[in-house]
Amino acid sequence: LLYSEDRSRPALALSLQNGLVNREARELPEDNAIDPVNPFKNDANDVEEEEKGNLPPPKKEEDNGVLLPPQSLAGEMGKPVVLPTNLSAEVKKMVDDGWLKNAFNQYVSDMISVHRSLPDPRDEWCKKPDRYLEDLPPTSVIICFHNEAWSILLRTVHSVLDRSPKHLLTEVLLVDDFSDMSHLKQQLEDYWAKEPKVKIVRAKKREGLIRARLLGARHASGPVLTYLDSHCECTNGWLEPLLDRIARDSTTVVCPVIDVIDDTTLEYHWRDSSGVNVGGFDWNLQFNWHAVPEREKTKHKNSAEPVWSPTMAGGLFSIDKAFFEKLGTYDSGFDIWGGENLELSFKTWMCGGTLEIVPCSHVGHIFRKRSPYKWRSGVNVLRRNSVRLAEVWLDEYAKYYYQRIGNDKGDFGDISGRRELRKNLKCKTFKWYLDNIYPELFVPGDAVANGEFRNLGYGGKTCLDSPARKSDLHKPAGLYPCHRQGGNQYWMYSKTGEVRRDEACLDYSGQEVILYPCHGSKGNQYWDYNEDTKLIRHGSSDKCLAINEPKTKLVMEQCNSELTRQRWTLEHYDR
Ligand code: LR7
Ligand code: MN
Repeated sequence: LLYSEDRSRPALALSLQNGLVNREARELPEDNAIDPVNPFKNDANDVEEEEKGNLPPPKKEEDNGVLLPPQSLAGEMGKPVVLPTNLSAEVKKMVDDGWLKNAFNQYVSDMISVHRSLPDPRDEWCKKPDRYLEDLPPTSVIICFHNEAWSILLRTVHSVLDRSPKHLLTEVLLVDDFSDMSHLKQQLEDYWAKEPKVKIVRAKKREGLIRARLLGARHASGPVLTYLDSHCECTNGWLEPLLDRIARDSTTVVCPVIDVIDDTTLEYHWRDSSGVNVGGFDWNLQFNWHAVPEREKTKHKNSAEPVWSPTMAGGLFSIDKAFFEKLGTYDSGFDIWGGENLELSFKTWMCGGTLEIVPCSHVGHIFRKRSPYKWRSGVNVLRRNSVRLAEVWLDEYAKYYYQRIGNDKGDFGDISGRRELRKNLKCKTFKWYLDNIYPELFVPGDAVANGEFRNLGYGGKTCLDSPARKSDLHKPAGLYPCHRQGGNQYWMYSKTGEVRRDEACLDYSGQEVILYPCHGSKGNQYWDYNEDTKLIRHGSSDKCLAINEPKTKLVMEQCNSELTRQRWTLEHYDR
């Protein structure tokens, strides 16, 4: 039994890496046999594989009271790995530590081969022999990390090396953003010492992911830059469809479809190209996903064709190096995390490029529920980045973002250089971008009322209140004492009769009044406010929005303007 000197990693991690690192990626049949409920089960299939000499010897030793799994099969074909519930206290602690340090299940990742096989999510359309140009430009793949887990980082890199045509991969640049975890020091250098394509670049201080990416770009020698987060897995054929778009037009910036690697089981989830999403954003300047809009769908014969996207998620994309430089790369005043995805998106569109999602290219990413690493203390990094973004690129629309942050811009530093850049590039206006590239975005200035919806019943102190988080779609809207703080009581009443919170609309289909993604086709989302009667009449049911008798709940009733509990005032109402 091999035991790591570094006790922070489970023993099996090291044995796994040692045992499997030089093994070629192995494709297993679709019905391969890891039992998702009990990956520890060493069944007949394993023995068979083992006899063929395809597997390292199974590890059956007792390790702290738990049987080590037949590691080489765990998670193959992107299958989930589920830990048994009866873990010994010591192993359970290792599992918990893994979660604490990384905000995903590091222990499970450590059980899985760094060369594991994945499903092939590509549409048949993508595999047509002459689909891509013969002469594609090679790329430098840049992977920035700050305190990334060992097995996850290695699997990211191996998935690039294993699944990229050699002549298209100039190098893999690992940019260490001043990590302090010991496995990312000499151990990482040693691990890659014999792999000429992998180079390690170290930041001298903590830079944040934006400046770390710029550091990577400065060291890159390929004509195309491809960025990946440090917890990704590339699938077969991921690279060619991206490079093909850039070969055809060097001002095209391309993103793969980002599949989900489950944070708990490391299962690889993917959807076919009919389920592709494009990127958008809201007035908090937060990125979000949308179905491909109709206007875009009608441009294509096949759903696997590249689609235009108003924004990118940020972490996974390829860009022509010269075009990236022409666009002024990123704003190096952006710190740690956030905002750079929208900056590059807006810039690409406004300054002569095109941003696409390429459904033939699939890369998995572990989506985490919290950020596991330290940010900066004493400064709201994300707000500062977003204010810089708004100041330079949003023109007269910046005010909608500022409303969301209580008009408190804080100290956002010097942006004169970035404004200069925009001027020199002769970029189009933000209005042009919204009208032509993102017409679906609701602009608060188009609302006929915005602010609180105050009910006049029971003393007039109660307001329409949304479920606490804006991600709480499908949840009932509620009531709360009016607080005049905006936030969950900030509603917008659109010209077309929607009661909105950005992308979420008040929706009634006979049961509770909920928030639901706005669909723009009236029906259950149509509300008619009458300024004289002060009733809010619902389109498809013809009932009115009210507070119920015990004053606890939002209800729908037969309309009756005599009842003050059905009457509302809408802030800043102006039709
Ligand atoms: O200080 C830091 N230094 C770093 O090098 C902080 C982070 N990093 C590294 C980090 O190790 C990781 O590899 O930067 C990468 C991104 O950080 P994450 O994984 O914490 O970010 P995320 O996946 O939560 O966030 C998304 O938005 C970010 C906004 O700045 C970046 O653009 C991320 O790359 C981006 N991730 C994706 O686009 C993957 C899909 C997520 C979605 C939607
Ligand atoms: Mn990430």
